[in-house]
Amino acid sequence: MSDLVVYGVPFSQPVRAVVWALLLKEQPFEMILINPGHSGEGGSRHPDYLAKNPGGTIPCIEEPETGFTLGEAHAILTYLAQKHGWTDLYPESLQERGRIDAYLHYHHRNVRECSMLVAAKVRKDLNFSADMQEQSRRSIAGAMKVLDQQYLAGSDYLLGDQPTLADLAACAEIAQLSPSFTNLYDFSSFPNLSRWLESMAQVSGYDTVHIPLATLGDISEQAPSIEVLKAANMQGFKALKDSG
Ligand SMILES: N[C@@H](CCC(=O)N[C@@H](CS)C(=O)NCC(=O)O)C(=O)O
Repeated sequence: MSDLVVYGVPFSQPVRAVVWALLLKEQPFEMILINPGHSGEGGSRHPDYLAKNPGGTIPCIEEPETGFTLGEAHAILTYLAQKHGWTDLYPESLQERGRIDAYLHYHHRNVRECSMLVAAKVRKDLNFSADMQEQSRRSIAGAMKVLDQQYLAGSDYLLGDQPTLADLAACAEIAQLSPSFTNLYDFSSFPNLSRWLESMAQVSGYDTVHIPLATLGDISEQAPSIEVLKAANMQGFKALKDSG
């Protein structure tokens, strides 16, 4: 078994952010598939998994040698960065770290809403109401404006001239909506954000972590079946195994 286990599925946005950082930093890991929201064996709400991550969400990491486990994507990212000295992604300066942390906190009720548009398409069974979807669209529009007109107005990346953990977390949410993938959002009125999305697509690991989305393709007109979604996830899983 690897020194580091990542629990989750490749299609999950916060899992994508963690796995991307690991690929970028060439840090070996093994992924164990966990079905989000399910309480049966292998599900994120099963007691065995809750013992590792009380919140019952993916991702969670485990270091088998010590049995240490940790949930929450952003806590995982900052933990791994500090543990392995990824000072390009998470600089030592307390002020720079503080700004990255601030973005990672900001992300949750704002940029994270991008996933709602995908969920509403791929999880018809959850019956997201029109009101909920409208509320999410408003939050996303507000967050995209903040990124475009504040964060990215004077710099190539969210917090300077190179990508940090903040960019990986943000891009793992935002890129999924772009025309190259699900095509669920029009970014044309956000020039800085559009330029940033193009730069992020050049960051090592981007193609691998987006394999499930590339497999899924444009879902703006037609929602994919659960079988198509499962196949996309398995393509991503296979790619991660092959890259390890
Ligand atoms: N705040 C968590 C959110 C993680 C999250 O929402 N994961 C989803 C999958 S993308 C999940 O596990 N959902 C299952 C559930 O909530 O039961 C993080 O950033 O790690």
